[in-house]
Amino acid sequence: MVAEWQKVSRRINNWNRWGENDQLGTLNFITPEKVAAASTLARTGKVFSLCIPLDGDGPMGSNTVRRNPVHLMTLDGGDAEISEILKGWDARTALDDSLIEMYAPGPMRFNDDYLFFPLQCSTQWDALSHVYYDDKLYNGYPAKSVTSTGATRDSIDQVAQAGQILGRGVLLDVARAKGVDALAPNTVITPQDLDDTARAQGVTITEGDIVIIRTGWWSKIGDFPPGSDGWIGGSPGVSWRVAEWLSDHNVAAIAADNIAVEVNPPEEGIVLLFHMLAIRDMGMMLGEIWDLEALGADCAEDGVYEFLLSAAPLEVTGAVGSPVNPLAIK
Ligand code: UVW
Repeated sequence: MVAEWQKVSRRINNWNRWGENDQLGTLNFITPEKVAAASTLARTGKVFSLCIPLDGDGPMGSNTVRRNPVHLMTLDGGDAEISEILKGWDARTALDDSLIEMYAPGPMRFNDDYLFFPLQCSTQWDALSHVYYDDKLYNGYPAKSVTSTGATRDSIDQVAQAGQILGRGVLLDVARAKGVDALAPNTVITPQDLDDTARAQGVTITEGDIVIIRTGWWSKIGDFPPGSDGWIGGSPGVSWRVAEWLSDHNVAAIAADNIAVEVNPPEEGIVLLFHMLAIRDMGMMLGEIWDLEALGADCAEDGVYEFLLSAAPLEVTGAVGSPVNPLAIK
């Protein structure tokens, strides 16, 4: 199997396809013409937000590297009240004075907050610097170009600066096509499954599309206690063979409603086989932990599985991923 995987990795490799300095990979398939054409898919004005809530009840389990977000208030109504009281005090600190200044003069009051979270813990894009092997990132950049100050190549800010990701989104609702609410735990999605789903839905995948795969697995999150590993461990997802399918269709990016787009546990016992092919060899970004429930229901109702997808990452300098609130507009 490893020999076969290596053969595929060479066949679908896109290094230098868009020049030796390229850092966008398959997003190059989304040309201005593709964006203009995709904008005509917004026909009814129905908008679907595809992100999950960014809060402490997220899907992260016992993994100590990735925690669920921590949200903290830094200013609230209590601070406005206390600033009034502090005005009457003689022995004030610099902090007291700055609080008084913030709330005066005039009736204006305000609240502020912070959010602390791993960029990979919620609805997100994997940048092209996220996964690598044999000491090379996408387009042959050395793995060492990701430094302790951030990624100097293939970082997410490259994508944000280029105005990506906006284009034709196509939902492939594999779960519905198979007649189930959600695929069974650990189900492997094959290229044949994707072809069968597209045929059943009457939709064609074209160059530059952002393919979004619904396994139904997000709808199962409530079945697992918060902080447990069941949702992540049971994730249905694509086989590494799907990388070839994406390459054959000149797809721009792929996203799914599971933890890693690809199936868990790893096929053949080798971790993230699909990630290595897609991100490092093809230069394809992966969208993970997307909520496709409302969109899937609507597509099933009106039979329209294509839409304008707006899913720009944040311009986080040197980051290897980014949170995103993808919007599907029909
Ligand atoms: C890894 O777990 C390495 O990647 P991802 O966040 O893409 O699943």
